[in-house]
Amino acid sequence: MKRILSGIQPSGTLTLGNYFGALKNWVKIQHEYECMYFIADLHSITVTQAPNNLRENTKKAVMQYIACGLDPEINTIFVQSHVHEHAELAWVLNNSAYMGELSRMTQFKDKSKSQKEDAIKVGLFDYPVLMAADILLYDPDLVPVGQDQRQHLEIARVIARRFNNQYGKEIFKIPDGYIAETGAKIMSLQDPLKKMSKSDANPNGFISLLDDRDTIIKKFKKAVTDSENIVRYSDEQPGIKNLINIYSCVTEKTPKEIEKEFESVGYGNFKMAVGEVVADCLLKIQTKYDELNKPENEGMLRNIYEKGANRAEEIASKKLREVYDTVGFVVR
Ligand code: ATP
Ligand code: LTN
Repeated sequence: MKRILSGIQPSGTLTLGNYFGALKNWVKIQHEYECMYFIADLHSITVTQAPNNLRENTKKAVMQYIACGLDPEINTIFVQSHVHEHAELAWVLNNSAYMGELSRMTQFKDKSKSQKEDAIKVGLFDYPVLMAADILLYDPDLVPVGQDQRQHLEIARVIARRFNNQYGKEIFKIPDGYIAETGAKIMSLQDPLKKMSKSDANPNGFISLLDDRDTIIKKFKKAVTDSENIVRYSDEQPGIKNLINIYSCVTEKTPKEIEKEFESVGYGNFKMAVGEVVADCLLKIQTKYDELNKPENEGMLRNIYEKGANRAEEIASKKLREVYDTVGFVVR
């Protein structure tokens, strides 16, 4: 069976962007592949996290994965820091990555641009190497992610090829990305030129999977649009284009059909309609989440990520051993 691997950072509550860009697709393909889905807590500390929030967000992410439809019986769900091989392989791969290529990563440039050189963390700079380690440990066939991760996937492929060439052995499989057509890039509701992000300082920019109906509708009402007042799908109207994309992700209607449906309706009514369908869609997830989030389920959830870590470790430890042997470490 072909293998899939992907992860999401517990840097907040998951958003509509995480759902349409990643989770919804993970759920779709879970029966066709052996799937490994993890919570990328090691990555999340590249931006400062309050320890208690991080702990809570990690456990909440496990519940959100399941509430979105991932079946823990057939998927390996685990926490990245539980499998120490991720950090260890990243160290080795640091020696197959170059400063220049890491400096050119757009996520690094975006996240560091407001900081002084002295305050930029090495972890933030090294983020793509850890991501390459996450992937290469498991020889996945496909890595399903949103559009924003395309560059990180590419560098993982470059690092894998470079390592294989240096040691003259096919240690790592070169992974392919899997970026769905719709939902691959949901934009911020407050700045439609920026991607929707769970760590946005302005909560009106994102819809969290756990926002209640009123909050969702309020956020859509406040969404930034131009003043044309015609529901038209075009690059000149990025705010409305984003709302049409979101409506399309939920209803599976095409932008053309949506333009027709809202032909003679102003932005106000269209925003309400988007809010309503999103709230209905998230209600199903929230009902499942509330069921899972009961004290009596704590043990069951712990079992899920412990079983996940054991399965992940089985694969990861073999690969790391092979890598250590290849680079010339004395293997115990
Ligand atoms: P952060 O705000 O902490 O940087 P994030 O919300 O951008 O986090 P990640 O954890 O970095 O989310 O991403 C997890 C997955 O969700 C990745 O596959 C990523 O491509 C996808 N994703 C994140 N944001 C969006 C978005 N706005 N639209 C589509 N996909 C997204
Ligand atoms: N960087 C990713 C999260 C992530 C990931 C991975 C995704 C960390 N390691 C390995 C796929 C495969 C992000 O979405 N920001």
